[in-house]
Amino acid sequence: MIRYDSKTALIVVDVQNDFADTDGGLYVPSGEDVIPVVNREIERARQAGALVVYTQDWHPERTPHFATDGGVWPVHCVADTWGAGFHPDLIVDGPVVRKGTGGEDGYSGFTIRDPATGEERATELSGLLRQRGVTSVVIVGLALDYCVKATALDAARAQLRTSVLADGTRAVDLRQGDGERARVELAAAGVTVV
Ligand code: VGL
Ligand code: ZN
Repeated sequence: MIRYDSKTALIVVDVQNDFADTDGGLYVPSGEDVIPVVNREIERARQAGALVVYTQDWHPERTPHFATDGGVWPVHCVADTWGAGFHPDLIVDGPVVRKGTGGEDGYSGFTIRDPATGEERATELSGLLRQRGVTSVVIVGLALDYCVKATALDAARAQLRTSVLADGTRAVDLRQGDGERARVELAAAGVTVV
């Protein structure tokens, strides 16, 4: 069981309708199953005085992130739509970082990347963590092989002690085995997959 304290933050990645509802635009198989696990972690973290921070994938209607504009993904998490909203069963109690708002690929909660130029920019997430003196992060949410993986790799690169709670994530598995490969990649980068 993961322990929380005031120097640990729980990062809840993209538990949004489009990923976690069977009617969502980019439904992650069994995505809804993470919600009770994630809620339990949120409650444990809050009890320990740990920061809980949420990310939201938040795209404009047209972006090269979407297949309709040359990307790979079906339309999902368009700003201010039902699909972009948090799943109604998720406990939301902490700051929210939105990524992709300017049409960028926003896989990591820490950085966004211009799909045309490849240029990367930081979101406000690392500042939020630094302000609180956070040295360890626990990451849960959707999807393991994209946003959770990218967020965890960036956290480890930023010298944070980084854990991913596997039971609190699910993979898109665009190609079979992506979730499993993500776990291997995370472990190789020094991330503890619990
Ligand atoms: C995600 C694909 C496209 C994710 C976001 O949240 O993992 N995956 N956009
Ligand atoms: Zn997206």
